[in-house]
Amino acid sequence: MIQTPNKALNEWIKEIADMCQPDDVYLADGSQEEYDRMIQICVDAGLATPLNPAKRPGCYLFRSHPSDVARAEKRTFIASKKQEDAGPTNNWIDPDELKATMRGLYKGCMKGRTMYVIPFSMGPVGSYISKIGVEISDSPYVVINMRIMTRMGKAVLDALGADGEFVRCLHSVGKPLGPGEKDESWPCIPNVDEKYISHFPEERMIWSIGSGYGGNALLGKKCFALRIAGVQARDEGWMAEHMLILKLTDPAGKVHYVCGAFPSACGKTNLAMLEPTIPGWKVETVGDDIAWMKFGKDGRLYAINPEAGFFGVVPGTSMDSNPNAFRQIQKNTIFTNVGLTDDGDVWWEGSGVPAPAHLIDWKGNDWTPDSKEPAAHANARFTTPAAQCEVIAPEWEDPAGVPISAILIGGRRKTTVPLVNESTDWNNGIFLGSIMGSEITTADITDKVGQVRRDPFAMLPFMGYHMGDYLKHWISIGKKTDAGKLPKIYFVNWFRKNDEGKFMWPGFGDNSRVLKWIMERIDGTGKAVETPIGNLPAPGAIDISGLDVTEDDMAHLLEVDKEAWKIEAANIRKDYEIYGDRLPKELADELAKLEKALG
Ligand code: TSX
Ligand code: MN
Repeated sequence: MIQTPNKALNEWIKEIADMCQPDDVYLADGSQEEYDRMIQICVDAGLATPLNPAKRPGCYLFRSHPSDVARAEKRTFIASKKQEDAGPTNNWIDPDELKATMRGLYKGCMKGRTMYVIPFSMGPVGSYISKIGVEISDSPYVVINMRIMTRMGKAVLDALGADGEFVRCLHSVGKPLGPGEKDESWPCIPNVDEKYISHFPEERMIWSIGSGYGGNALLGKKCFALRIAGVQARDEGWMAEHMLILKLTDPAGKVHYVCGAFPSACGKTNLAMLEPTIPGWKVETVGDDIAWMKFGKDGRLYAINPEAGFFGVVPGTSMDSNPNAFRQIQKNTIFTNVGLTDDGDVWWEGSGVPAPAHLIDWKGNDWTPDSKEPAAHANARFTTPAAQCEVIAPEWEDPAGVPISAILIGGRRKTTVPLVNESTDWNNGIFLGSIMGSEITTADITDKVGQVRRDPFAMLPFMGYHMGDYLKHWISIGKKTDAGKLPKIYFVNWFRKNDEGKFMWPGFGDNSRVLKWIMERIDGTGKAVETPIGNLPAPGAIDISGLDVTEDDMAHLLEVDKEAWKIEAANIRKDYEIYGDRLPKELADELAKLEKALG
């Protein structure tokens, strides 16, 4: 059996090996040589295809099982001791019952496979904000992706030392191999109802089985850095948030750092790497998905990106939507579930590249532009090192983090929510965060089309405890420092439509114009008007020079439709009922204030 310097880790490795019965146990060192070897294992097993080195050097394509293409929210559990601590938005199973069920599934589940032990750090190794985890997995795909997405291997074990603490992250694809048996395709448990992605928040532990994909299998990301870290953050007085982090520099060289919480399909990665259309302004990336924030000695909130790579949605990534990501994924990138062209390159819908006459689609079938099905799965992903991003901020790995001036929040709303709205104070910002969300489209449940699905701070799928307690934690953070030192909170909406159903705001690089107004507000020069919902840009305060948007459209984008907001407030009151007596009083007060202001 492998030995590490950490006694508790050694005991855990032995316990898991006894239960899962792998053929081999391997301790990952995180080296390039090891990474190359893991990829070769996947290539030899037929799980990975090397791409043409003349076109995509260092890139590989994986195709998952068609049943295993996204996070399995219905199979994601928060197994707190008490059901009420998981809250109304999470799936709950009694932890003892769940462990008994899962031990049955784990028994012998790694037969015929190697059990990989993967020590990793979320955040720069040794930073006071960082935390260590160890993932045990029987998937070489997981080892490869964890090396890109986290700091992984020997340096982490050294930092862990003899008695350091770590989060236990157990993962299996749930497909043991018989003697001489080989994987014929992506191994997993195809029946969704037999997959489990389980969290034991009191024990800071994660148990996952049956899926090899993304957030179900790369346990450092959503499972640890959001759900488990969220519980740690609540208990320790800091914040683990589903937020991008960007650095904004104005033409005079003044710098502000901004976090942003957006639900899926709002273009968070695009915003994190935005190319401003206003001359002299610069955006650089610190993170595209998760922010851990702690108070610095000066009483301001400092954020780190706990990840080391980007696990982004591929379809829609083009030179128009995100030129920086498009260039970044030209090399040293793992692609999952995109199309493979005849010359060994990859192709996907929304790439801005003309479709080739023939390719192999994400399911491994022949595909032509006449095919009815897409070449790439809508949730196809790239895994790519953050350091390789051309606009990565030089301080992105600073263990001290970066001081946050503003927090953006926003969803997809075709009506009601204006382009940008400044909260009046911290609690008012939390109120706006609690009501953010997107309109339900046909892709979801059809009888709810048009209704708003609230997704507080874009954390709905990533909560490790009671959503009401989470909002209360936000309020308690505001009491830990002077009001003036807290980031200002801005509610944005890039997705407002006109009466003809057309997007009114050009979005993408032109969002820099909204960022400019926000910076001017923070510096005290930006003009605003007070409204019942918050402070909106005064007429002319947003720089639309050189833009094809009329003053009429701007007025519409920045209108507060009182009648629509009265309906919104009534809906909020209904949606707040799920919190019961765990709705923070401060938010009930904010809602009452809004209702009063609307008359
Ligand atoms: O990412 C987006 N952002 C943020 C960019 C920094 N998207 C893509 C969302 C899906 C992931 C957007 N889509 C944005 C946006 O700001 N805005 C829109 C809506 C939109 C779409 C197309 C156009 C304009 C707006 N095109 C033209 O008007 C030509
Ligand atoms: Mn995310």
